[in-house]
Amino acid sequence: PDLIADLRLSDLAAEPLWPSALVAGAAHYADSAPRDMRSPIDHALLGSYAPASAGLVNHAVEAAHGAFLKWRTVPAPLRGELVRRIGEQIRQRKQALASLITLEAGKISSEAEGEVQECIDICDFAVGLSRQLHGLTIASERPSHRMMEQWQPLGAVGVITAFNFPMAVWAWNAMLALVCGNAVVWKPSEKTPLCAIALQRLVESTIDEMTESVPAHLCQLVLGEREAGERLAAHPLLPLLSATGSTRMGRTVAQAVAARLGRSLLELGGNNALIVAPTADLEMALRAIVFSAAGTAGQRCTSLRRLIVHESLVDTLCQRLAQAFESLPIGHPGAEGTLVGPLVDAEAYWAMQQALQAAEQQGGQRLAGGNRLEQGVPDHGYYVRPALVKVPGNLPIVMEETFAPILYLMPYSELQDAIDLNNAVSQGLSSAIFTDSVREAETFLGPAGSDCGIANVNIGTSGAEIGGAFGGDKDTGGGRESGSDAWRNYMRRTTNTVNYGTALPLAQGVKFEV
Ligand code: UN1
Repeated sequence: PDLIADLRLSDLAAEPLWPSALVAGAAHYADSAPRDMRSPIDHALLGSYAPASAGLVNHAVEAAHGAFLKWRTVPAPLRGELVRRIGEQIRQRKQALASLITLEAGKISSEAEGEVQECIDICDFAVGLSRQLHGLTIASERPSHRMMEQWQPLGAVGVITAFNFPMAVWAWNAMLALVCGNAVVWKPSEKTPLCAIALQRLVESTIDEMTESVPAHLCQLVLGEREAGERLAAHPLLPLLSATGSTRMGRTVAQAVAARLGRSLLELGGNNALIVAPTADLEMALRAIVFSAAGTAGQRCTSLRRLIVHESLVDTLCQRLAQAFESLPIGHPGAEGTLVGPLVDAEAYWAMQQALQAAEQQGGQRLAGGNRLEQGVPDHGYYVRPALVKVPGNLPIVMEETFAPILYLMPYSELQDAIDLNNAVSQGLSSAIFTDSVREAETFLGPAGSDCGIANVNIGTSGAEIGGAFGGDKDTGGGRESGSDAWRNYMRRTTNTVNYGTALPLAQGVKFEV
């Protein structure tokens, strides 16, 4: 409890932007009966917020759309200047923002700081991008004609984010959307409204400093639950809806967006596997496995859930991992040395218990963890020891994504079997192989290898850098966010053909003389 008080007082209350946000912010962004906001650390009441009504959601979208109509003609590098300043603000407040993530999402300090760093990184990336929104010049088949493509701003973009990355996923989407000339309407997880309010305040204050070039209302925040998300999905003034969360949520949202022929950008469930081949560097593999499986208490979409181990290494890995899991420091996420913080809430805990029970019923053997800790952890939080369960293969429960630290370990004998196991689940987000064999590594990365959007060699499944495109296929939804050319999702492409001659030749040699 003292640590929480410290977190709040030293980092948050001292921060000029927060106090009003924490107190009045919730009222400002919402307008119906208040809901309690609680910390996963100890269930302490952090405040309350009220979900936005249909009217408020509509108001936010219309205001954003109005701002977009002005913003789209502001030169892209100048749009980059806004993002540069937002990045600067985030940099200056890195500690305070990280503390807020720890308080509201229960992440350990180092990971919370890492998440804020991810926001800073994507700002830098987006600033550079603001001078590189390139289109092609294309050879025309007609004389004295020039063809080119331009990338144009799209509109107001809806962004739905999950509790486990309460800041970074917004940043991936919003910072790219802004340099691309769009407005943003953000609906954060109902579990992490404070992180969203803090960032919103920071963005609004930055916009207020640039009123000459930046229209007001460019970035909107709507707090709410499922209904708010569904309203965004159905809103005709949002040409793009980016949604991160469960596959079930994504399916609902995508269908609503598709019904109005909008675009969706989905980053949904993962059921990520790592193959440990006979030549793997075991010490490195162990570190990667423990971070990917137990880090963020198993609550990343990239968390390692399935370990596919060559049969010659099964006994060694079972023993080493059980040992590692049993000795992980679990506790207050703000305390020094803690590596595993709490699960986000009771629901997450019970889902984990149910999955463990199902795994045992289906033939799995629990080798370590899974239990709730009562000693040495803050009261009322759901602290669990990450579980290691040996399974014969992809049991029915293994095919599901349980958003908690459960690692299923299964054997293989031939690489092809391991790849088949990797690909057998419906999700397709992240995957990895530990091997010293070039053949194995390249086979895994090749066209008949891993079917995931992310495939790694000799690193874990989680903790991607922002420079690459992030996302996966199948039930993961097919979206690619963050780096590489993901910016194209936030723009519309126009193809322009210009005739600078004095004749009017038609394409494909068509004759049509009048
Ligand atoms: C998520 O869990 O939704 O690759 C995103 C990672 C992080 C992002 C995870 N950079 O683990």
